[in-house]
Amino acid sequence: MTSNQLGSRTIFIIIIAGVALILGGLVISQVTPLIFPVQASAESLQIDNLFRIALVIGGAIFLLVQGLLIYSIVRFRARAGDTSDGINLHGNATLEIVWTAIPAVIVLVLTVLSYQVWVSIQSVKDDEMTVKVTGARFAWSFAYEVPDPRDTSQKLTVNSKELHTYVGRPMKLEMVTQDVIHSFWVPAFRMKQDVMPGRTTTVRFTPIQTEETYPVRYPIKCAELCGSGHGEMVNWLVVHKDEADYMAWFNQQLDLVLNPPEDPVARGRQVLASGAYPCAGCHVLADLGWAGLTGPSLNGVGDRAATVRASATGLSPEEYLDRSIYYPNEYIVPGFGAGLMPQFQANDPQGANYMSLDDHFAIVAYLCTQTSTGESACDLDRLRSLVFGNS
Ligand code: HEC
Ligand SMILES: [Cu+2]
Repeated sequence: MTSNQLGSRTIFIIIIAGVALILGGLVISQVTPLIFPVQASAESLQIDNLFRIALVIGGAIFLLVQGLLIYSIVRFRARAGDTSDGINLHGNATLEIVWTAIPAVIVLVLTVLSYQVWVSIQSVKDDEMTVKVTGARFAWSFAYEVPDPRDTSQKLTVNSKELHTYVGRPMKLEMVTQDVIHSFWVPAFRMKQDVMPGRTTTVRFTPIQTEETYPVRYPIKCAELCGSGHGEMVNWLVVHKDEADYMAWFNQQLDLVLNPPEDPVARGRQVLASGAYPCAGCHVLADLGWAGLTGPSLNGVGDRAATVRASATGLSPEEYLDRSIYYPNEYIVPGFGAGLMPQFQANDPQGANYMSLDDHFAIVAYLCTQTSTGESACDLDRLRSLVFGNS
């Protein structure tokens, strides 16, 4: 066999191996996405396509490396009785240039493709709906700011613990955190964005149709370990089929804000149910379907405020519940960690953990009614003067 014949045979093998690697990469890129969740946003199509390209390349490299490894193990294994050293190999400049240049080109191509997808996703869309997202240990909350129908020069905020939108509506989320870093992750939308203290981050998406029947609910998770209740930090993204269906939901929420119940207890229940505050992520409360485990259960908290807490602190039940929200570290419920319950404050509307006096009064009034009989454990007039002062 002349060296010329060997050369063409080697080239033939390299071509066959190259084709096999590319085919293998293509198979991997087609099979892996079968285990993904549905593609529920326009962006998920772009991101999955990009991911497929990375999978073809990564799959081919995986097969190349593993293939060479297995080939070498078999071909160059030590035969029985062979105790000699391996041959002494020195650097090979051609090889080093090739295996540096090829990855460099691959990385460059992926950079350009990713950048195009990123720019396209983050570009401003016509008719965007903006929703403010707040991450707090351990719940997400959403705020829709709309002109106040009673005075359109004023803004009005509708809070929700679910993010509602509809098929085809471009969305922009402006996201902040009350405490630590969280990561807003909606797998079906291929959307993952961190929220960071002191910064506002944005993401954009447009829901597309995936199902026959609407509304459809997709889970929103936190993808950044943020403390003991991290696993409970799950909310829902609800996609309505069209604008009319979405507006029906929205107008219901708006009506609750425009016409709050007179009764403070009912109002407190409504404020808590709206998800304006992250209490659900840390507390159990059967009446509102809360399942958080970081803090003590609030079932029967009115009874406890009037009995064990009153004797432990010397406070009246209304005083105790009032202070557990403003000064949670003054008295720590036995068995629970200090410094976890956020210290809500009514001084700075822009500051973290702001809770207006009205909300505070209503929430405490509601907590007072968490008793075995349903009767309030508190003196509401005393509570009113505690919260609003004696004037
Ligand atoms: C990050 C978790 C977390 C969040 C969010 C949170 N709490 Fe708490 N809460 C705790 C922990 C932990 C305790 C127990 C430690 C202590 O007493 O400060 C507690 C204690 C309490 C208590 C005293 C309970 C008792 O049995 O005496 C009340 C009342 C309460 N929280 C209400 C609320 C309300 C209302 C909200 C929302 C406005 C809220 N918490 C949000 C973690 C949380
Ligand atoms: Cu989190």
